[in-house]
Order: sequence, then C-alpha cells, then structure tokens
Amino acid sequence: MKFRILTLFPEMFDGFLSTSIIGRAVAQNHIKIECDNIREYSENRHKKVDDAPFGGGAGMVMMVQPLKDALQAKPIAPKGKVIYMSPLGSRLTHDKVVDLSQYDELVIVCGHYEGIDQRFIDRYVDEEISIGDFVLTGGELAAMVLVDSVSRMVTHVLSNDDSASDESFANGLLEYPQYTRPASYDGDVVPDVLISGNHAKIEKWRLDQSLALTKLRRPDLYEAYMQKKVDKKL
Ligand code: 4GY
Repeated sequence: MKFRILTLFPEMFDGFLSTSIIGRAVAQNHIKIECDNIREYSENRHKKVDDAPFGGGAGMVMMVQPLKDALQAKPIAPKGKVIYMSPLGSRLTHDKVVDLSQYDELVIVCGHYEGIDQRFIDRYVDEEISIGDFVLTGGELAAMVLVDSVSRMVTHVLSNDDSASDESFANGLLEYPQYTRPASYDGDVVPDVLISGNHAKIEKWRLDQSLALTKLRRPDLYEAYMQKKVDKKL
C-alpha cells in the first residue's frame, strides 16, 4: 500500500517513518510512504504558498495553485483516494481504519495556518477525516495517526509477535490488563490465574476482565457488543 503525503513540513515525518513497526514495514516494502513538499510546487518567485483570507480575519490560507500542482505531479492509483485531515471531517474509527487499509493508495493533504482554500477541497478532496474534536497547529500529526493506524491493518505489517487479533476493538471490547515479569514487584502481585498455566481459565479471566472494563469505561461499546450477541443467536 502506498501513502503520499502533501505537506509544508516533510521533516516532521522522518522519525515516524524510520522507527519501530512503521520503519520495518517501509524497509520490507509492505508500505511505501512518500512525503512531498507543497512549497516546491509554488509558481511564485518567492515560493509563496499562502495568502490572507478574503473577507478579512487573522492568519493565512493555503492557496490552490501549489496544492493542485503538488497533487497532480504524480498519478494516483485507480483504487486510491485523496484525504484532507481536518476537524471538520468525519471521525476516524477502527472500522474506518480497516476500510481505508483496503485501498492501494491514500494521498493525504496536510493543512497549516487557517487551513486551505475551499475550492481545492471541493474539486480534489474525496474525503475529509478528523482524528478528534480538538485543533492541531497542522494536519501532519493527524496524518501520522492515520498512516500508523491504517498501516497496522495492512497484511504483513504486524508480525505474529505484535498481532492485532486480540487487542481492543478487534472484538468490539476494550483489552484486558497485561502483566510481565517479575510476578511480584514492590509487593504488587500478578493475578494467580495468569501464572497457573491453565489456558482455558486464562481465556475466561481475560474475557471477564474485558467485559467488566468495557461496561465500566465504555457503556456504548458494551451495549453494542451485547446487542450483536443477541442478533447472532436469533
Ligand atoms: N483534529 N483531525 C485535525 C486538525 C489541523 C489548520 C486545518 C484534526 O484531523 N486533522 O486539527 N488539523 C488543522 C490546522 C488547518 C487543519
């Protein structure tokens, strides 16, 4: 899968692209991530990319020309889409992440300052996505959240050691608590059942923990899970 990121600050992605699971996925060619600097496409002799908003007000708005030329500098795969990271978009969820992982290419546009000219969004953006109800100084961190979460749903990106099958949201429940060595630290001990070696008992304990935690912290997810169980039986 290919990600193409249009940004004024490509250096923000350096650590992200070279580290840990994403770094390995890039090195093994399971994902390809290209960061293109929008400023390089400005036709202005000072490489200007923004201007004051029509109608007045504070800040600057990113102009259509550099964005359009950056976007059109490379062809987009037939099964590809253009995404703009914005608090005005629809919320990124686990289901949305899984859906996006089925595309061959995602082009992600990162805005800065007061945002980008609406005419670029209307003509070239397929979907606006938000990572939450708060405002960042730019779309780059949101783009990294999207690339990170979508990448781990791409085949072969996660090894067996970092499997996605029993984590939160895979089954619609929050994940059970995890423990590692030592079995006792400062007098705080690991639940007995986890050291028992009884795998059926461990599985039951984990499911019980997941259910109790989800009911307490996320009653919305708990209700949906219980309703799905009822639907399946009918
Ligand atoms: N929240 N979800 C978000 C964001 C930065 C000014 C428009 C978000 O996705 N992106 O806050 N983006 C702003 C910065 C221009 C985008």
